[in-house]
Amino acid sequence: MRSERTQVGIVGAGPAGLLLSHLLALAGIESIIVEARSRLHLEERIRAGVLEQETVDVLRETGVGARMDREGLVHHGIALKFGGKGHRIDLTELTGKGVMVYGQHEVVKDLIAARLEDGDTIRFEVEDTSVHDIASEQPSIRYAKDGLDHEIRCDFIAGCDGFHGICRPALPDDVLRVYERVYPFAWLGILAKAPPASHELIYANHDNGFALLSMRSPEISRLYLQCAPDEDIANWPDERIWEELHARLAGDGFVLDEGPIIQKSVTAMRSFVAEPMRHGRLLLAGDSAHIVPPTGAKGMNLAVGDVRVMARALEAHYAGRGSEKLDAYSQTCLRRIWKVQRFSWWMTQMLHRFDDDTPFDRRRQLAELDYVTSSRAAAQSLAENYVGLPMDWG
Ligand code: RFL
Ligand code: PHB
Repeated sequence: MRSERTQVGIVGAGPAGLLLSHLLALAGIESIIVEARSRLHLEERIRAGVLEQETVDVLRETGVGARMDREGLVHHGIALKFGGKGHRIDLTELTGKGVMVYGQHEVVKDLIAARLEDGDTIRFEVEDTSVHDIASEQPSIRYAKDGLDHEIRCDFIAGCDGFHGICRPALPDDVLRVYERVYPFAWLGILAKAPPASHELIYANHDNGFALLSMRSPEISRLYLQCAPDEDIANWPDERIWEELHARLAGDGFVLDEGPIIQKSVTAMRSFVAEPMRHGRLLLAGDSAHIVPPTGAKGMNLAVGDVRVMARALEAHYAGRGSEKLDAYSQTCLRRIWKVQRFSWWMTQMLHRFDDDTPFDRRRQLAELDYVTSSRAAAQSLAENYVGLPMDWG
């Protein structure tokens, strides 16, 4: 077994693991990331697109925001559409803040480049990752690569390995509590070579189901449709996708530009929280500890919030300022996570079609949309959550 040592061993090179490693390096703390997939896979994996103001600030302040500032699209509002009419929520007027539309894979590209510039800090395409002795002061990560077994001995392990990772299951059963809601629908997402038909995002509630117009650049549209949870993508030829998008986004003279579909995928929808987020020397962050339905555009932003708290706590520990922040890690993160869970659930229930809804439920849903788009107080609450609640990382 080949063995090496570092201060913080990180499992997973998604936004959580990469940003954590970056923040730790800036604080003079060493880390090594192990990642199951290839660099190319990570850099091409299309996922989130909306960065909260504080996520933008963190990337900018830590020197990885230059390309985002050149290529990202600053948005000051979103539209909620129902009954064929769009209603703008002016995020900036209501909160003084905005959001940035910049693909998660672009953030990942920028972070990978920064980490590799700093040295040999990422081990890509590892297999059989496992974590050991997490309750001791000398935990370790083991993995195989190119037929050889490797071990990383460290002071702490950061579990940034996403929802299907191995770190969360390493917490003892009698310690781990899980809170979960699975929604009876999924999102069919496409990337199309077509200029976005609106320069702001449109969240549409329609009798056929939810639709979302988003974008990646002035040339590329990102569009989503509510579909069945077990949807077979083969049932959705391009013509059917466009037909549904036209129908669900129609109204107000809106014209949707079509173009070649370059990517299609189906994403299940769930709300999930694992507590606690720390056991011994293993700390979880991002999707390994929680999942939100994407309607609030929060998943990646939550991951950023967690690792900021974790980096500050580790910084205090290594600077000899005690373990208070580390001890409070789970609690500090969960306070914010549950509020973001609430918002993501609320947006989801307000905008989707639920097959078992009664006519009463449907009228109530439309009344909620009417309220949110006609009351300043209600719109301000939506906007405050959408641009991001403060990341209280102390
Ligand atoms: P990731 O990105 O899943 O990264 C985890 C990494 O761990 C690796 N891994 C392992 N490595 C080594 N050994 C093992 N045993 C391993 N097991 C796993 C994986 O290969 C992977 O590289 O988790 P992280 O870093 O916590 O980041 C979370 C975000 O990716 C996620 O929350 C967002 O993408 C969610 N999300 C959105 N978030 C937003 O903030 N705004 C959005 O607009 C938004 N839209 C979305 C989304 C997610 C979507 N999908 C596809 C799930 C839209 C969609 C459609
Ligand atoms: C995206 O652009 O992928 C996106 C935007 C807003 C959401 C979810 C996803 O709420």
